[in-house]
Amino acid sequence: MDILGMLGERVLLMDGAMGTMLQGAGLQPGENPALLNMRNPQAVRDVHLAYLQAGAGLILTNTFGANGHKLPGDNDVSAVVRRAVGIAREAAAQHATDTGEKEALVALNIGPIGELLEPSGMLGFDQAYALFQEQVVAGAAAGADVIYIETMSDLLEAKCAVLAAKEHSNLPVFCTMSFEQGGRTFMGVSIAAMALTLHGLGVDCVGLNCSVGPEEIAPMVQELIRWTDCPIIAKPNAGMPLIENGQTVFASTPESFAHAVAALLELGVSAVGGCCGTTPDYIRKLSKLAQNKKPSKREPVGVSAVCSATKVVRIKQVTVIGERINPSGKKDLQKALLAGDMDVVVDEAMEQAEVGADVLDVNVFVPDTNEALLMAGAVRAIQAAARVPLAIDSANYAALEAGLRAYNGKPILNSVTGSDESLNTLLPLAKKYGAAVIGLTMDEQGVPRTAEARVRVAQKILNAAQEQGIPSRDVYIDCLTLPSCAEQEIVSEALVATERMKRELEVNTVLGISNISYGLPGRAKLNQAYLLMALERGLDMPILDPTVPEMMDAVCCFCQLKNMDEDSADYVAWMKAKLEEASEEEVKNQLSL
Ligand code: THG
Repeated sequence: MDILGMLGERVLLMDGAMGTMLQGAGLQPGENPALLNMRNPQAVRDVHLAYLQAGAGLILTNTFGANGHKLPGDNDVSAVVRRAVGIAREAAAQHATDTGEKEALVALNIGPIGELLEPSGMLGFDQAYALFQEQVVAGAAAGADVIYIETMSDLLEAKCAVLAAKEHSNLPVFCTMSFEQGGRTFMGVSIAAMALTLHGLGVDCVGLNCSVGPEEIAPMVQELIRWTDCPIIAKPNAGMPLIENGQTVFASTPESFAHAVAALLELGVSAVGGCCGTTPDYIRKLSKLAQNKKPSKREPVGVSAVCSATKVVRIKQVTVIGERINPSGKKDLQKALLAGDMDVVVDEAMEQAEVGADVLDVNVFVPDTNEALLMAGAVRAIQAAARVPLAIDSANYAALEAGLRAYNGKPILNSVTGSDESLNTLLPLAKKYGAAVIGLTMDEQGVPRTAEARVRVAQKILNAAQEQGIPSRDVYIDCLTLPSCAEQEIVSEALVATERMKRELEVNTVLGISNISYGLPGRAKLNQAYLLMALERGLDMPILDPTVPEMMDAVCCFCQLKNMDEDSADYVAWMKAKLEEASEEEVKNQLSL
């Protein structure tokens, strides 16, 4: 049976710490443990054998820091990685021969590069990617069964490693990150953001390792289970790390560790092992409790959400998509983009987030520019400054891919249409990068005039998405607002279609609100009226200008009147803030008289 089939059938027991075990075997303080693969392979093999004898069914190669940044310059990374995989394979084979048991799995262990990626640090995404690629290529060639990425703190670095693993091997990919007690990594990534992003990128197993002990990791595992249907790994330390006489010691004994980790299995965890401070004793005790257990059943999750690394937005109530990062009709933005200057883009992002946009649409199309380059640059610049999730908006395939690739989190792809070409090229892109998609109800023939025909196009998009493995909760349907001055007699078709989408196809809905008023005076008033009409029909995600007071006022009032705003708390807070702002303005005006 393949590894993934196995994961569903039996709990996978992994090994424990490697580095500390090697300290007795001549590893110098501060030395990269991966160097021992070359200098003392027998010592590494012995550690693997000890874990295999303790009952581990999957062992991690001694390659956690075997990357081109961490290994001293005179080492050949590829040779070190290949040797490490060879040692683990030899140990697994020997153990299988000795015991007559099935040969254990060998996982290529990949840790963080050891230098922060941009924008927090100096390392470019492509440089990090090349370092991961080098490890993956060597490990896959040497016969690893799994790519095992762990101890990540930066979601973008984890994404980079996952892409390198998937683009340079056909092996299953497991990925875990390290969370501190508050439930965030030291870079601020939340468990929900990790779950949405890594599951979207198609990892086969996602989880938590290091940082804390098995008792402290339990609530984090529960949180992870709330956000993903993906099989889950828990690989905690041997209890909370404590400093005693200048030394790090861990709070658990092998017994207490084993019992606490076994309790995680009841939650529905699929793979368990030990991180810092664990030894073969810990794994042996755990093996007694975990052996031959079937992973506990979990409830399907089914939440509709997108995220940045630090902020998750659930599509539950009205979700406002800010439209201002769009150069059409904006001379200053066009000029800035032509010059490759992202300051205006970042200002627009911060301002829209400030006034309450939940998601920002990012469109950087200006003729005669490299749109892909601008899109990646805009995504990076915005994400360095603001936490809101983004919708990558372009008609250009390369720009969409550049934006999705640069994005840190789970983005929205805006947009696909019902034409075969769009579905065949863009849905695989959304699937690969784990993006939600906005589907426009138009096809080769343009925008259908009737609601009925728009529902048919939406159905086609949903079917095609499902065929690609994109669940319908990640497809948001846009029934297309046409300018009312040109198409006054069919304004209601988009609204009727929106209502039918919700009722018949049960999907989230999108509409561009400002489209309605192109070419007419008093746009804010018309947009506001249209917004309210659409919300009443079940619009979930209006694309609008949140800096226009009529827009956010209408959203706020709508939620209050629809009983979506408990005790009118949001309404009261919103109006109070407005009144205070107004009186400050008044005072200022009077002072300047
Ligand atoms: N559906 C989806 N995506 C979309 C749209 C849609 N993306 C683009 C657009 N429609 C929504 N975004 C905008 C952005 C700006 C304007 C209208 C819609 C707009 N801009 C002013 C103008 O062009 O005159 C300039 C405003 C200013 O200067 O502040 O009207 O329907 N899925």
